[in-house]
Amino acid sequence: MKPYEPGQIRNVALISHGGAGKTSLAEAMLFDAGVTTRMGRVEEGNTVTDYEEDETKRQISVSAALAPLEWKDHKLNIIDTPGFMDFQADVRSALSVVEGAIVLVDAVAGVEVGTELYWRLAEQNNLARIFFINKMRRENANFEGVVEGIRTRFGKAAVAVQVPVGSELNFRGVVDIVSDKAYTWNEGKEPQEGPVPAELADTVAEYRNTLIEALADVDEELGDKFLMEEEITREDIIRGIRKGVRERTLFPILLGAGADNIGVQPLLDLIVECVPSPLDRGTVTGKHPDTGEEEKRQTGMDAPFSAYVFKSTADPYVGKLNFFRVWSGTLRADSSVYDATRKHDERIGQILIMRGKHQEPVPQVNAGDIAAVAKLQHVHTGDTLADKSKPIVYPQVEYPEPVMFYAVEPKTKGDEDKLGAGLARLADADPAFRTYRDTVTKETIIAGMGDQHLAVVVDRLQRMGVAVQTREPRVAYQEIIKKTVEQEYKHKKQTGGRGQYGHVVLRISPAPGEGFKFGDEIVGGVVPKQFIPAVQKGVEEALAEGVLAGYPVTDVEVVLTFGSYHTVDSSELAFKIAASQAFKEGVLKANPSIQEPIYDVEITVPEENMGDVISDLNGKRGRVQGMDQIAPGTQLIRAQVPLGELHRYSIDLRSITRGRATYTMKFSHYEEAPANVVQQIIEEAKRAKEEEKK
Ligand SMILES: Nc1nc2c(ncn2[C@@H]2O[C@H](COP(=O)(O)OP(=O)(O)O)[C@@H](O)[C@H]2O)c(=O)[nH]1
Ligand SMILES: [Mg+2]
Repeated sequence: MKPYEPGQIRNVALISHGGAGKTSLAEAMLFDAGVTTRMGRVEEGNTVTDYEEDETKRQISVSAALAPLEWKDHKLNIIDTPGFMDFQADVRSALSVVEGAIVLVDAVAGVEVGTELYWRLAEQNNLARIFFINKMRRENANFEGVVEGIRTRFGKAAVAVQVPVGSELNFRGVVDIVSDKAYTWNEGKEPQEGPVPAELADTVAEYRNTLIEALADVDEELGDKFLMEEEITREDIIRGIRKGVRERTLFPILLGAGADNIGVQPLLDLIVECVPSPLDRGTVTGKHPDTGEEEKRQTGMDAPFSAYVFKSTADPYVGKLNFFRVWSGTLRADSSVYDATRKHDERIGQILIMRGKHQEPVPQVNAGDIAAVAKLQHVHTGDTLADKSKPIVYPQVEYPEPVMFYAVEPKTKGDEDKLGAGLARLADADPAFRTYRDTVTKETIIAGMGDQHLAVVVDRLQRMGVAVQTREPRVAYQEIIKKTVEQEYKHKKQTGGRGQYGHVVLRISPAPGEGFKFGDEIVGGVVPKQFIPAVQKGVEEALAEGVLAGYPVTDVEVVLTFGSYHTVDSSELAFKIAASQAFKEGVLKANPSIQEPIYDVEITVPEENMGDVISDLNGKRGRVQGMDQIAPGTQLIRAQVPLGELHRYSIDLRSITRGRATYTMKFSHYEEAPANVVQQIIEEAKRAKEEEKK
């Protein structure tokens, strides 16, 4: 493919709820543009953009994939994104590097939660948006109803510019309201142009009025004409649509059937005509990496080079690839760039135009375009690459916090290092995936956006040669006390030679929110100064080990108030043991309990599922704190829920709402667990300890 200049490029992401047909539509677009000679099918695992093993096996998109094509002297960088919420990080990345989004809506299912989520993200990114009602050639496809649904949810600026020819299994084309012509697909991929079928004349007239009404708000001149009831020409309408899409005051609704390749060319035409080019952005804003001051770049080719790395892959066969969007200037193969985020130079070898997994080396990539480079060791997703003499750093895409956690260990003993290396590589490539060692529970944790996300992680590890076992992670409970006690302990041993002698009295009291505090009130050197650190050490060790159930004791103050020593037999070790024992015995008398982590959970849910979601939360000891309507028919529930109850929440919520809800969770605070739960935790700990002994 020849290099394109920014004015000739259109970058658009396909977004929708999972299963609305994005991958199939991308397939049709590539076919119509002559890139491929036959259309692949998701079911057959032979599509261009679902090429990863994780995708062909599951028959869903897991990662964003590029499908560049040439259409009427323009280069269209189509990005196929995953619809399932578990993989939304890649959607967020994709939306940060495009000017427009095609919002697919299933002609049978209508607007779904995913439609709303990704619409909001596209809106936050200020993108031009075009609706495409897909799967029109299906039983129960309901154009009118879906248009209604779209306009109710997203406002009157969403307006149809086509109406269907034929319905359900007889669906065969579209009437273009603007040109007043029908396009039908019969033999071959090219549509046949013809007059509007007589029986559709009224429908077309009606939708045309609605379109003009919407345009009256977009364009003042057109609005005036509308009011004065002057004739509105085809040119007026075309100009109005173009202006409205660019200014995000109009969201045209198109329709078709991607998998049947009906209605795809008009969509490509509209993308070229209406979606802003990279040049139309004018400038992009970042910061100087050293001074932190605001920096702007013109989005043309004359400006210094700058690019944002929005995605990286860690394919075991291909190696590492960094995908980037050029914001300004140009980049040539075999040159060097500056990673302005991490402040080091990088050598660029080949520049690759990616289409699915297919790589095409190109000599140069220009402002506005999207490409990839291989084998950059120290470049990561979110970095800005720039001209070293004119460095700039762009703001990083924000990703949601993980909502699902597993503890992992290798199935084969001795694979721990391999596991560590594999996890690090995956975390590097996937911004929504986190992994860490929990210092309290001593487990390796993998965290992600849901069970499907983590299942993909486990599969990828397996392909890297590390089979792992996952289980529910232990919750990091904390032990606390609720009253003050004074506890004495004398450690005394006389076995032949030199003995051991340490004697302490500790005052142990609750100290909410203080973590751990230690002090001494020793007068007259009854415990000599040099042994006091050993006393503190003894307490700290006992505290970390826990007393009730093996969880660290926290929010406690310990003061050494009294004690005694022996000139020969006292030692640091003896005082440490005495302190540790005194602490353990003291805690047991100090009304001990256990506190659990409480999380703030926010759930976006269709109104009709609210009752079920709330009663499920109650069953999980959750406290609902409020509800807000955030869109017609959609509520946001805010609740506080103990972490111990949230392990399977992504699975439970999916089954309660049939996948129509999303949620986020964030640590809030620790809180004492109810007595029955404390009892359970203690018994659980006992059982685990006995298991260990066996
Ligand atoms: N009838 C019909 N089925 C479609 C159409 N587009 C996609 N599908 C099917 O819907 C399912 C999901 O399609 P896919 O392209 O993977 O959707 P995505 O999740 O949005 O990428 C697959 O089984 C497709 O074969 C269409 O236009 N008509
Ligand atoms: Mg897909």
